[in-house]
Amino acid sequence: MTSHAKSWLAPDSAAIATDQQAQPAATGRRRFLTALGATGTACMLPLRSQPALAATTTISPTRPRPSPAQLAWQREELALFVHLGINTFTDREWGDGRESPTLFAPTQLDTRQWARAAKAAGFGSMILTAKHHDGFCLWPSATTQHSVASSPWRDGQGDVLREFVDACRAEGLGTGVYLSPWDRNHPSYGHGQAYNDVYIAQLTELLTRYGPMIEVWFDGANGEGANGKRQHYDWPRIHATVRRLQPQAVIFSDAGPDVRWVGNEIGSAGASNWSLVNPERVPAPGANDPWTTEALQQGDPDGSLWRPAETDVSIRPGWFWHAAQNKQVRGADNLLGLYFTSVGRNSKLLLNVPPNRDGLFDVPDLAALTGFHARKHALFAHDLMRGARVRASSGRDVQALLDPDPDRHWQAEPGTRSAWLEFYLPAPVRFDVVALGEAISHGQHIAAWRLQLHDGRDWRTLTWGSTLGYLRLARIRPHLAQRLRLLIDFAYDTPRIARISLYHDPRTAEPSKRPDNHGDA
Ligand code: FUL
Repeated sequence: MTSHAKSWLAPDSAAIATDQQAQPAATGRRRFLTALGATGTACMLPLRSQPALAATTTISPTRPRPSPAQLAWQREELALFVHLGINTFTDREWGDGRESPTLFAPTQLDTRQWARAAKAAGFGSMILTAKHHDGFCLWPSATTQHSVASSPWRDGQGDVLREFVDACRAEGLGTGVYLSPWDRNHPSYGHGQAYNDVYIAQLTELLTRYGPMIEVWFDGANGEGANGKRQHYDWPRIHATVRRLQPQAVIFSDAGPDVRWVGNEIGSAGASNWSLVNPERVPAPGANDPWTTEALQQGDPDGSLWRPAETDVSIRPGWFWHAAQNKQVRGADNLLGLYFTSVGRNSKLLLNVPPNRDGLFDVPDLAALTGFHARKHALFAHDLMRGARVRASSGRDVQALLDPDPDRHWQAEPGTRSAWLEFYLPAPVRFDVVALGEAISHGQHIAAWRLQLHDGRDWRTLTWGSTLGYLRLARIRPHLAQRLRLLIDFAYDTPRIARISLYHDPRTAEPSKRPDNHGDA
């Protein structure tokens, strides 16, 4: 490194101290302050009042980390949800369980078409509604007559799940199943152990006949109402069955245990989103009070378990296909926005694409998927940070930051709770999207960060936020920059950064309206 390079790299404490744009993290602030032993007023003081960089403290050895299955689940980023069932033929969202199985007739059903579309659009797996709330089973189950076996489709010899897994395997996609606990058809529903036995039998069929599953999806919805049937689900037994039969699968529900619901169906993870949770805040699926919703949205920086959030949302207003919604399919830009507010907020996107009555993904849905993939590819094709020289406040492997391998990362001095990284690009670049990510195989620790550019005289904050996690995407006004720095103002344990990338959106129509926009797509 030349002496000239050294001069730009020198820690610029004066510039840090005079930065008037320094702002505290938006959310998770209460914990941020507690951790600093500071008051709200103190946090609003200029940065010179805050602890010196590279302060160290005792490391908690107990902060949770993802299991290999949870890590693989998150790195996949995109999964496709497929809602197909009796509702497809009745134009309803929730069937009442009294529908005739003879209605189920997807005459052109082609699961390869779904799988090819998913694969081409960059999705890594698909999850099928093997049974929705109406109780109709898409596979021939010994537990009920209310299934494809009683339908005219393939003369009652068909098995949608079999065709689904075969198609996924042919395209190299992972497979998952949704099995609704709420069942409006089965006579045993509401009769405690009797229904739990049926449910376990159904789960066993799904998990023993169709090869490896990567995810099992337990929906928390129940519309029985105050005077409806009451069923006490045996969650410990249900989870133990999945663990025994498919130990590699992640189990999804509001309450995990492996993956939690994000708390809404609009495609938006919390702007602060920890993959850690306090399990006592969401002990079972089904609650929708504000306390639970907040816990699902944000997680908990002090949580004792790793339970990342999955963002499920439909490409259409409904979860099932309705002809009347053919003009309301999300467009490519809208899907890209969902990518920002889910994957770009440390979550995973589970995008629902419902087949039509022929059993095919419909024309507008296919066009949206193709457009989304092209849009995403064009945006993220060129990382403008490539070639930058990097220097850090402490730690090792600083250049690993720019390596796309997610297992290569920079780590600050062990025990450090704050840090800075400075980047000097070979030439000025214009960018309007920033991607940042922690090395989450070592846990999620960062609680407050700012990205700044040096404008030739001073440091200016471009964007800032609280959590990073696997990935944080932020859109900002287009900026020209050659010298940048990332300030990590507080981390619960040693900061580790696996990714920092800059992009220019070739389709940026207008600059974001707020200079302090910190990540809303
Ligand atoms: C909800 C269900 O009620 C919807 O029908 C849909 O399956 C969605 C994914 O979960 O809770």
